[in-house]
Amino acid sequence: MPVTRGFHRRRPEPERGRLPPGQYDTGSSWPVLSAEATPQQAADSWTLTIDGLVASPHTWSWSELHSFPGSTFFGDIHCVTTWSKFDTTFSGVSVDDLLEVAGPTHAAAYVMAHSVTGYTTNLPLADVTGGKAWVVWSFDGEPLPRQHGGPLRLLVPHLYFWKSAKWVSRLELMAEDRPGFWEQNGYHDRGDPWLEQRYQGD
Ligand SMILES: Nc1nc2c(c(=O)[nH]1)N[C@H]1C(S)=C(S)[C@@H](COP(=O)(O)O)O[C@H]1N2
Ligand SMILES: [Mo]
Repeated sequence: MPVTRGFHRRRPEPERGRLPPGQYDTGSSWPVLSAEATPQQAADSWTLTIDGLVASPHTWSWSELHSFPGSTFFGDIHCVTTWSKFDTTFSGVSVDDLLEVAGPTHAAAYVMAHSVTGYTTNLPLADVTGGKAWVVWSFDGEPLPRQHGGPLRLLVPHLYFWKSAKWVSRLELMAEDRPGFWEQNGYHDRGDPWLEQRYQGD
């Protein structure tokens, strides 16, 4: 065996790629995935409620939501059907700002996001706090298109996109976890794309 001497170039640390395992870059396209018909309720009559295990349950009108300091997410989204979309810009309000008003109780540990359509998805409270989740009404500086959840959708970009409920109208804080729509139909309870948590048992 030859002895290697002298200067060794260190191999670079394996970089965490930008695409989670099993995903592809959908480029400029943005697929629409809806289990239900797109609701047509006008934006100016839209409300968002936070209730359940909170000190003060609250319902915000469309204009009240807009009076919060705005918050923008810039980054990537990942759908369980294997497309990822890079460099998206969504604006709205941070879920942290809404929860600060509602005041989750000590028992609150999970959230059920409800859409006006009846769609639901469950999340640990820790996945929608600490600057990780938004309710958004704009995409790329324009009103969020209806088919993509406009006027208001939840955005939880660090989890698979089914957790980002379109047409969101209610965040219900809960002590115990409870499966939402896709979670009852075999999807993973948490859905971390980097751990490839697509289906129950992953
Ligand atoms: N209300 C509602 N929200 C939803 C869904 C849905 O069917 N209904 N589909 C989820 C899934 S599986 C994905 S991948 C994304 C799709 O969002 P898009 O249609 O804007 O790409 O929305 C999520 N939120
Ligand atoms: Mo999805």
